[in-house]
Amino acid sequence: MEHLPSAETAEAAESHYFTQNPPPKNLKSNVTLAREFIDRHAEQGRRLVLVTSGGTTVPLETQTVRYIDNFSAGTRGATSAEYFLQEGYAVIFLHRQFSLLPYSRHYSHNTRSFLDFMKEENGRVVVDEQHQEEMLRVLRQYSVAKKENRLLILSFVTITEYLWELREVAKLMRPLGHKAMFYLAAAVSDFFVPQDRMVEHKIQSSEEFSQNTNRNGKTPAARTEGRSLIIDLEPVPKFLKQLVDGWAPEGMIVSFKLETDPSMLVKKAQYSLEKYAHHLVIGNLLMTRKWEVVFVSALEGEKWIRVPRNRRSRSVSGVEAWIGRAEAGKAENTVQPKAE
Ligand code: PAZ
Repeated sequence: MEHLPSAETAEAAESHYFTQNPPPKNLKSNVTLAREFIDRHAEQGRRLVLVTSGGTTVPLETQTVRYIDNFSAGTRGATSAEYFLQEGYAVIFLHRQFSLLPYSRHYSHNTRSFLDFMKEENGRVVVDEQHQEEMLRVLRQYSVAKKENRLLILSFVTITEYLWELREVAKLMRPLGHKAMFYLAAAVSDFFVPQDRMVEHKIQSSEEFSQNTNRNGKTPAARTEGRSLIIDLEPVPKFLKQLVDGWAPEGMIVSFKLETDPSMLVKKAQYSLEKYAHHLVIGNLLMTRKWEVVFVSALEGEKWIRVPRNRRSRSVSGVEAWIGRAEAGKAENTVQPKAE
């Protein structure tokens, strides 16, 4: 693995990363949208949260056919965004393209089609009886958020797009101080292929057709050797450090930690909290993430929140309760999660 000489400090790593990996084409227009949104809600004194959601990809080729993905349907982020909107926040929802969205998530990516919620009545399409109540509730919430212009939806696909957007939006949110919150539920790649080590074209399955150097004359990070596919990734700089120390030092920062080994979860969450010194790490295990999470914070140590398994809840109300206590500077012993 190629080590970056200038990556000894977080700033150097940041500058190296953003110099070597160019911004997405729509960054400028997204920044304009985000600036207008932030300014408008700041003027109204509203609290603002950036919710990140879904998994980032790592492209292996410039003209991307193959990529490495990170697990996340976007359920946590989309559901949490709804609860933040319900609590009066303005929400910037930075999500993986085509992952779940607030409100529409109730009717998309389902085993059932959204058409299964409909019926024909006198030549018109209407929602069938059994879904009326639920859909009306969702529609009302959606309409309020839309009318008050409190939801801005931005998207990413790759790790580089995600990091550029996160950095630019975070810097715009910086003047909001403690009224800005970062709720980082996206599953973010730890390793990637830098732009200058990427091949232009689709990786060939046989070495005979394989490109041994890319247009910079470098050995591609992903290539075929004999009958094997070799993928030699480099570490993504730890941007949480930059967010906490540089981009938004006064913001409330909540990060997530996903693990599969139960014995690692709390340790890793504590490690992350100590390393980055932000406000809260919410740990979850792949198999149980829908009904239990652990909050790890300097304020309260380790606290589990559980909901019954048959209630599909990913409520943010536990976070709301926690933030309430953090702001009041007092610790209680229980958190009552609100089921979805
Ligand atoms: O999007 P989803 O509901 O399927 O999954 C949510 C999650 C597990 C990706 C999220 O809760 C999380 O832990 N995000 C951080 C992942 C990480 O450790 O990088």
